[in-house]
Amino acid sequence: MSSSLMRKACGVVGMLGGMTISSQVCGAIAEHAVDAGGSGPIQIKYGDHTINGALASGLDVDTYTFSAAAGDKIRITVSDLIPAPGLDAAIQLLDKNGTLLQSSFCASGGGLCSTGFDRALLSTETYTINISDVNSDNAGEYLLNLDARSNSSEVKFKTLYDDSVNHQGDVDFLFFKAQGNTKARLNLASLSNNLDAHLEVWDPSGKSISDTFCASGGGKCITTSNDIPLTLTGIYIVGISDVNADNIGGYRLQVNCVFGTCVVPEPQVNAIILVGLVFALLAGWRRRLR
Ligand SMILES: [Ca+2]
Ligand SMILES: [Ca+2]
Ligand SMILES: [Ca+2]
Repeated sequence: MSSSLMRKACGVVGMLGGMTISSQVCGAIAEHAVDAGGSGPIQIKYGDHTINGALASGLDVDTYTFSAAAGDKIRITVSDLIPAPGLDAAIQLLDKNGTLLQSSFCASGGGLCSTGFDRALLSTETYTINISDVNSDNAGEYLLNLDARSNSSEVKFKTLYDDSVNHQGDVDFLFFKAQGNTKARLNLASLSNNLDAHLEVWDPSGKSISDTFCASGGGKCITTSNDIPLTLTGIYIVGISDVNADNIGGYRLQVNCVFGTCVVPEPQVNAIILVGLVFALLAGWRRRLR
């Protein structure tokens, strides 16, 4: 069984003290729940997270596979769902030959813990993820999230963008287009209590250029990228998640241009095609009228 969530509502405009405030609830961030209750290996894809994921005993190992293309930049996160004693979750990433590419683990210490990592994949093939417990001595429920940095949902400059960290381990990858030799300041607010807003930015070459967060302390909090130089022209990816992947809730983002002209001019091609079509139609009508 699986359910899916695909949001495409876009462009909400409100009024505040006579001033028009535009807010985007926008985009095509795909988030799918995959039932991990069956026997493995379970096939997953980017944007998937598990439900009913659990190690039945400390001896258990759960196996997942996914297809990737060369150049994909993935993020794998595993979060404990049940504390005391809770899993000390361990992740392995294997390539098509079974070679271990990367691994990570966390120590629950009787509470909740989460672990994960980012990885740039070099070849187009099927990869394997194994989830187990450190020392094979704890059982418990977990949530696995797999995603890739993608430009699925655009954030415009000076426009509020609202969305949410929908489940533990969720990361929303958004993007904005910018011209080089400028500077931007991104501000991110948690709209729900407990969400420790985590804000990351990568430049068009894939290099991390900002990584900041705030600690909610049980309430709401705001983090800022401060003023970051945008040296390259192109697509900048923004990642939004929760610190420690243990809280969920709504967030609000605004991307501001604070130096230079950040906005990339829209290509004029569409306008030229449109003008051409209008002339062709007019010529057709004239011929018919004669
Ligand atoms: Ca353990
Ligand atoms: Ca989300
Ligand atoms: Ca948190």
